[in-house]
Amino acid sequence: MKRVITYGTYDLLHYGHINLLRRAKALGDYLIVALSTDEFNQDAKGKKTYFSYEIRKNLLESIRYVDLVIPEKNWEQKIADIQNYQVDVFVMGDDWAGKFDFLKDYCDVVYLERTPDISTTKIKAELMGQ
Ligand code: C2G
Repeated sequence: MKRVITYGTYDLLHYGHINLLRRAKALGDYLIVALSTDEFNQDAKGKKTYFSYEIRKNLLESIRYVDLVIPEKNWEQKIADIQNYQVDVFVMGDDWAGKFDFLKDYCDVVYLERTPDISTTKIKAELMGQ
């Protein structure tokens, strides 16, 4: 059983996120998503999410590629997560390329190409412009 993990806020879920999750799952047999909590988003990422953690968790759990959703509470938990969940592959979109190479001591690290022309920021900006 090859276990994959990825991290994110996944607020205003869109097809760029789904593209990432589909390709992440294709790298193994079991995909864990560490979902940023509301507190982590506000305190550490400066993000105010539209949907609460519980709603974002329910949405992710409804996606066929996702096997488990766990909370991402801080920047420092990744090594422990990889060890505790016996992760083989860590995956992120390539906007994070290089930022998590230190995890190569613990598992494979893969950066997947971001889906162009879609982001929560873009969605919000276009809705504001209406
Ligand atoms: N993503 C993508 N294409 C897009 C938008 C997002 O591939 N058009 C990917 C991102 O690269 C990321 C994932 O979807 O791998 C989730 O995106 P965000 O929710 O924006 O994640 P982020 O806020 O970058 O959180 O500890 C890591 C952080 O929690 C990552």
